[in-house]
Amino acid sequence: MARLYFSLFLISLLISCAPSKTAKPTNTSKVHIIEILASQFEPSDVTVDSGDVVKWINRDSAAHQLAGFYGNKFQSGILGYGESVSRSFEKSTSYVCIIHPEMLGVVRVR
Ligand SMILES: [Cu+2]
Repeated sequence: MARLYFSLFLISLLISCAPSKTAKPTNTSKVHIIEILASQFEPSDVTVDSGDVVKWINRDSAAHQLAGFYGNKFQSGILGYGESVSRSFEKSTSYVCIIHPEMLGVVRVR
């Protein structure tokens, strides 16, 4: 019986905590990971919400450099193995790897 009361106590505690949690100003933007593997963006086509962050991680032995966003308003540095770059998006855009122009990617903003 004590166990039942304890369970009820825990449930009521959870319920009473819920409103304060939603009332807090929380940052709802998500981080979408794109891995660079075998000279490909994985995935090469992502759909995100406005303000979401996209993070590219180079898992490739080759170096890569991203550019072409919004008519080339953004360009990453050269990413060696294990290096990453992040940015947030408000509008859809395509991009490319300058070093390997056949590497194309798209970020679609809902
Ligand atoms: Cu590349």
